[in-house]
Amino acid sequence: MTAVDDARALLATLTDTPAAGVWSAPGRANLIGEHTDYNEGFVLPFAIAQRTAAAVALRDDDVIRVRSTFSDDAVEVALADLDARIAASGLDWAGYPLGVAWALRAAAPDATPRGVDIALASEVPVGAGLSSSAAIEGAVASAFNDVWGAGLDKVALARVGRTAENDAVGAPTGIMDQMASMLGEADAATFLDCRTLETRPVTLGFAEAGLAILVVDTLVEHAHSSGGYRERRASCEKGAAAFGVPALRDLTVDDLPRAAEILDDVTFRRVRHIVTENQRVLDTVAALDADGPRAIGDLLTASHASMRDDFEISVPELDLAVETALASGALGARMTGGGFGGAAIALLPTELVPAATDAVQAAFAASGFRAPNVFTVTPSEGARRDA
Ligand code: GAF
Repeated sequence: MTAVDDARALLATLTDTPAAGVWSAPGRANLIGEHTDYNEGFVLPFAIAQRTAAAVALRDDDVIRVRSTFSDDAVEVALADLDARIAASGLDWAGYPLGVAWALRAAAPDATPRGVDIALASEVPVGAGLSSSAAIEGAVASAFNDVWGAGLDKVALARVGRTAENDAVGAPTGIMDQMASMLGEADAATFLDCRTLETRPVTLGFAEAGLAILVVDTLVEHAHSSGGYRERRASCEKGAAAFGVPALRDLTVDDLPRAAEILDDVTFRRVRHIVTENQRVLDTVAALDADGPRAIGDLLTASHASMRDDFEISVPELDLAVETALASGALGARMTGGGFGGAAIALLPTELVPAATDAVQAAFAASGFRAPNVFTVTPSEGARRDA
């Protein structure tokens, strides 16, 4: 059963009305470019094959009712009460779909909001740093866009998803995940300039080169609405303010000696991560274009070292996953996503996947860590209507 089948089956338990349609959107893995999005810099994520699906049936009243395979109860809100319910917060998982409805209504004044039943099912592991939240947002935004006749394009729908995440759920994230989930293409990463929102698909060619991306989901939970993520963002804003620039995107590696003079040590290291990471994204795109995926391993590993030592968002489980993958023959490896838990990715020859998987499991067991989920991911298509 796919997420689309599961969403349809769940909808049938909610209502006898046939589905008006089913929409889905994928999770993502970020190949490189971490915490650069809210600094208006560069990122290079790709959509994965695991998707979240939203099956939708029209109602005769103005109620939005959402139900998901990852919760026991349906949540209902009348359109007339939507603003107040979002402002009151506390909607838990339902904050994502209802936040999208709320944000889309504001972004598309010509749309015709109406009541719907929505059933959500997801194949994207929650809390793994693979953006299960952007997958929900992308599926639901695509559904409302069609059902309400909003006529927004994919970039506008990504913005709607981010607004839901920032202002309804309360997580101060950038726009990388929503853009990756909306715009992904098979066998390509989305090179995104987070200042202009210009994108270009960059061919990855992993399969052709005999390579695979292995994900190690450490099962260490992270939440971007709390603590560390917010603090890192504040440090970046402090660094940009010290230079009198709108965002760290406006600094290059040539500015780092001056940064070392004017910033305190912690802020300097946060800034150094962002500035060097932006450069690594540009270098990765150039390497992929010129020489293919075998040329990017060292950049991935350098990105991890920068996150571990300068940005300080790794955890021992992620470091162990990276070290073990490298020792098992990976060309490069790094944590992916916001950090403080979640997943690491490793780029390695496909024939080494079984041995690397065993080595990671053995290393986690030897360190007394919880057994991770280890699996491969495939660069895949973004949000779409399935039925
Ligand atoms: C999370 C956020 F949602 C993204 O916007 C991005 O900042 C990422 O962490 C770090 O690169 O996934």
